[in-house]
Amino acid sequence: MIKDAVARRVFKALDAFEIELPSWGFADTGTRFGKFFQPAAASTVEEKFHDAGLVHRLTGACPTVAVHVLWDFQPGEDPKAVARLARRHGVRIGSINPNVFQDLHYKLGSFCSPDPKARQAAMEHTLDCVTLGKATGSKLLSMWLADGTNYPGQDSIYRRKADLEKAFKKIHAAMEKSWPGSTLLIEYKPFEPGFYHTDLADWGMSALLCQKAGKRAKVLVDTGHHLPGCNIEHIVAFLLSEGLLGGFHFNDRKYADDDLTFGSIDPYAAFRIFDQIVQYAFDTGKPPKIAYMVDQSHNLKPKIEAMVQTVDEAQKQYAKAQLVDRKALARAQAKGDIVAAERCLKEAFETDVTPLLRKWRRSHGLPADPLAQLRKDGVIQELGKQRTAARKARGEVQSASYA
Ligand code: PSV
Ligand code: MN
Repeated sequence: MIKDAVARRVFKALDAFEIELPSWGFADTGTRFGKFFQPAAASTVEEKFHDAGLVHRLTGACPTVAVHVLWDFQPGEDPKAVARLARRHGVRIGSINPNVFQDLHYKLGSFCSPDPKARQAAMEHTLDCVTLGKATGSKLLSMWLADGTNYPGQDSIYRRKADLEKAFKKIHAAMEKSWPGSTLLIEYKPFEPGFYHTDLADWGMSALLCQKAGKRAKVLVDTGHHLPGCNIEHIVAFLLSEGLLGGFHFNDRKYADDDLTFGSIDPYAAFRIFDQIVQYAFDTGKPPKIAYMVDQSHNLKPKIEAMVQTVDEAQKQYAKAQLVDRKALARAQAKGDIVAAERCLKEAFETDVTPLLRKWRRSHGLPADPLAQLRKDGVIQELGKQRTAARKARGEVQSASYA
């Protein structure tokens, strides 16, 4: 039985728990081995905003959409018009993701490339993104670099690091000057596309570069970007205690960056991450400012369903983390009672919070089970028909895929 006071705490936490959706998570994607197209996948930025708006209407938790600049903005387009389009679908523009990896001149890297022209192109694009971020009303610039090398000896790690430091300092200075209240998020990833070394391979490298760049730079933890067995909640606790945790990209993986729906493989790991965040707020009396974002683009589950599943799972694990009896935990820890301490976590994790979540949703006029509602409404089938017709009208061929 969950006590009333605890339920109120969970409700308050859920009220404040906002999860940003990635525009790219609604579009057709694939692996390097192939793409499996979905009739209902979004192919225009308007369709992506529509789908994000739908997930927000169903869950009440996703008011913003992360945009990937080259994928979502046309050259010369008025960013304010894109922001208006998002608002028409009930969402706002969230983090701005510069793309310094797909153009051919980034073959050897962006800010770390040995080619000064590539470094300059990356800087120009990122500074344009700073202007765009301000114009759209966003407060986040989220940087992920594909920089790395594939073979020992391919390039100087020292030179690459020095160029990277310079670049982040410059970006930070531009944000400081022209984009009040903005945060620079720096993401890391242990490998891929670099298979020998990645210039920002782990949280420590990101944290160090954040510290060198300036106060508004923070680390972004993508839950899929760790080597197997890595203790992510430990990283989270370290970053929080140093004031360096900026945000998350939620997804799950069994081996490496598989972009699976959050908590699909290891929900207890998701719970333990939230547990550290709630513990930090309990210890300090200050709920940390964290940008929670989804970054998943696996291509077999229907996109909108996968997104609702991830949001539901995040809310579930976040709610469970609020249930931990922090005083009992502190007592057990002080006594060295390992079994009792672990039980505090396990009891919370094993509590069924579904009835509480349903109640919270009903109290906000939301469907008690957003995924069931989505399926009942038959939206995905309808979108599939509409979008197939729209593609045909535009003369686009999606694929000879299933219908
Ligand atoms: C890279 O794997 C990543 O996690 C970065 O966040 C990118 O912005 C995103 O995926 C989409 O490629
Ligand atoms: Mn990511």
